[in-house]
Amino acid sequence: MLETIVAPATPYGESSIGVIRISGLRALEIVKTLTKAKVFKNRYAHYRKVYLDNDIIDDVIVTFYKSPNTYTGEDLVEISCHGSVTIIKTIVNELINLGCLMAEPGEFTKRAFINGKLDLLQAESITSIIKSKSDINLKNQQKILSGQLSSKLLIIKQKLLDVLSYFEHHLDIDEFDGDLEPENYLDSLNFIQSELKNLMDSFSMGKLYNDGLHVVICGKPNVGKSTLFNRMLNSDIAITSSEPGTTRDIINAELNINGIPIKLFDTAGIRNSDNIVEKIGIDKAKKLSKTADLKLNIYDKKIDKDDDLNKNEINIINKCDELSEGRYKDKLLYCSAKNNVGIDLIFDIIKKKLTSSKSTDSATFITSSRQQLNIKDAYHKTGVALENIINNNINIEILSFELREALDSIDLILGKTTPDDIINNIFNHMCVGK
Ligand SMILES: Nc1nc2c(ncn2[C@@H]2O[C@H](COP(=O)(O)OP(=O)(O)OP(=O)(O)O)[C@@H](O)[C@H]2O)c(=O)[nH]1
Ligand SMILES: [Mg+2]
Repeated sequence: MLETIVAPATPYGESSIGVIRISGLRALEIVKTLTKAKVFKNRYAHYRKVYLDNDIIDDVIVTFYKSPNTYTGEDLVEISCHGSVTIIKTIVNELINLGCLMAEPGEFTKRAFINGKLDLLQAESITSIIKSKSDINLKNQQKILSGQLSSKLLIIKQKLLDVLSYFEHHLDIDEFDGDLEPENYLDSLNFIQSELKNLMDSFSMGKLYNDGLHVVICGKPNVGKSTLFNRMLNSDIAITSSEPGTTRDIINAELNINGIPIKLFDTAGIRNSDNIVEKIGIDKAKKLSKTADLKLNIYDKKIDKDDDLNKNEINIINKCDELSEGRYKDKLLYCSAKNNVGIDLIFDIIKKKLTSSKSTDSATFITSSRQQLNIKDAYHKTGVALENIINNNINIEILSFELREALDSIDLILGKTTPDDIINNIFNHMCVGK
């Protein structure tokens, strides 16, 4: 039997209300002792007092949720107390004295998973919802939580099972007992492949909306990087000056472009320098620009380097206010960070780079590498089976083996056969009280 657990569900800090959660078989009995009250109706809010020895600690609202229709699937109690760190700590300590165990991070959701309230995909979406930095990601994760992605995978799984059971049946029977007609299953396998491919392709967008993008501003000293950084953020976070070598440390701030969370970085101007501190800054800038999702190369009035651009780079010519008309060249991107000219264009180009050709309307995205890895695996295994059938290279044992492995990968995504360490890792990344 699992212990009864307790944890604050709201962060420690001053707030009007703090919520403490208790889950497990003894939850109600322990809360009755804590409040010296006998009656708690299922799903009713009760005004009660919390006692430590015989002293009143706080006036609280207690809501009791009777198993099994609760978040965890167990008896669950939520105590809303005043949002003081001392009150929350005192109540939690007293609940521990009365027999509760302090919950591990994500343990409430883990119990929901164990009790079949959620599959692993849905549990993962809860973490993403809490951490969500964009509306689009929030909507996507809500779709996953409501089971849309799980249903898609269950349909794929059912088709796979149909195909697999056909071949496994033939493995069991005498080979003269019936004709093997694998081509009857081509449609199913094609369907499975195309659904898995769609999901695989959705990963880059899903990751974009879930994790956000790192956009790094780089270039030589004094070209106006920090001025542009401030302008894009509508702030004065970074120091700017006419002295080259002003920025040393990497500075970052978050913004949101078309629902995509962006972390924007300002860096030290790249040049040969003998100054130790500046050199460290330049090294950091070079390192960061290598891992950036998007690099904005800033130039002062003209491009002095005509290298081919990588897909994740944009050249921007700043200080266009100091250029005469005749010196503008087609196809180059001009701006004046100081005078707020051309900044919208920069945002437009970033948007295009980020969302090129991918639809974002109705699809459900997969967002974790774990999901992507297993879907890739299932896609690969069903692909081998399909190819073998098309090439008339029929070995029932091999076909069954590939399909069974594909099935295992789908089960891993949903958490049916996922090893404990992976499951624990997922829940450990949640907050305490979730
Ligand atoms: N005329 C003009 N001056 C600008 C523009 N943008 C920035 N500046 C000026 O250029 C100088 C350098 O600006 P910064 O933003 O500090 O340049 P930086 O690239 O961050 O420089 P480092 O941090 O030293 O690498 C400052 O005097 C800015 O006011 C612009 O669009 N037009
Ligand atoms: Mg700077």
